[in-house]
Amino acid sequence: MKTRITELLGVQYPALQGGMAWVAESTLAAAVSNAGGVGLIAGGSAPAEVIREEIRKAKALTDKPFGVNIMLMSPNTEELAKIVVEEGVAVVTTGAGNPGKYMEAWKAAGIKVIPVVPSVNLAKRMERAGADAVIAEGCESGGHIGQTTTMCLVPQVVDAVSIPVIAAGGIADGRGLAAAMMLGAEGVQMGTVFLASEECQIHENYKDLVLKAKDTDSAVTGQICGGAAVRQIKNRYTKKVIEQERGGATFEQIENLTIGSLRRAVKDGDLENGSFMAGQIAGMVNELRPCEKILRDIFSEGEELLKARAAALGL
Ligand code: TUI
Repeated sequence: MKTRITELLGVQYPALQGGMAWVAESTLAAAVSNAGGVGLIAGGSAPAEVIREEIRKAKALTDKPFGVNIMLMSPNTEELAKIVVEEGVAVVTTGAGNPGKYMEAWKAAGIKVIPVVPSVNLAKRMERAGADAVIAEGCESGGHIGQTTTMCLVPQVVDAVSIPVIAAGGIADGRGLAAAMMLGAEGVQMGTVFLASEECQIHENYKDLVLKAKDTDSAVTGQICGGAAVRQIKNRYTKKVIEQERGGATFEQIENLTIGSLRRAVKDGDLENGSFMAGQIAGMVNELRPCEKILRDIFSEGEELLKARAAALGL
């Protein structure tokens, strides 16, 4: 499968791994890149110098292009913005904000810049600011989400910009890949399916939750108190946060509950107090595989579907 994304990034598959905070470190990123996709190291979850070390570890593990995801709400953004230039990272994806002010420096360094956008408006602004592509991320995704579904967001973003669009949110098999391509996307970004990969370094409890999740097992917090909307697997933690939000808790009270909750999930496997971020597609992710098999399965199924579907429908 060849698209402007395989061309732009020089990769076999037009597939990016989501820049999952606390989760995405050098082992996972290098595994995805070695498998023919684009692995990402999450920038937001550690001091900037630790991320520099992760970048160097990934360089030792792969000679393929990989990237860094910069979560723009994180306090080390300024520092990380410089580190990706100094380390000559191939790709930067951004989330949770507008990366406009860093764009010039990144482009001058030859970095391919691909912001995540939850809306047509931000997609247009990112194109004007010089982005190489955008990731249109629907609210089926895990973690911090916007309001629009992948099915509705992707074609509207495709119509609004000329740069290539990567679809994200709810994609974990060949059917999702084929659907994204039919919506006009030229690539996919996937997170949840890589949580259930052999190379992913999260606590076993986290992997088990993803593997066992059903279609309706995620909940969105942060929709009432003006904080960030976050999708994660339902547990005692989400019940408590949502109860407090509905009961009129202040922003500070909610923050006290949520602070450190992702770390508790990823590192401690704390089933009671952790925020196990995952997308709605977790219900369909039932198998632990190496990254190489994940991408091979998705692309062989997707390519077959794209070739055979019209005939199967009698067209
Ligand atoms: O960023 C993500 N997903 C994330 S970040 C994260 S860490 C976190 N933990 C707790 C609370 C909040 C974050 C976990 N998952 N996805 C990309 C994404 N970007 N989703 C939504 C957005 C977004 C939202 C608003 C991007 C831009 C934006 O507006 C910018 C503007 O200035 O208009």
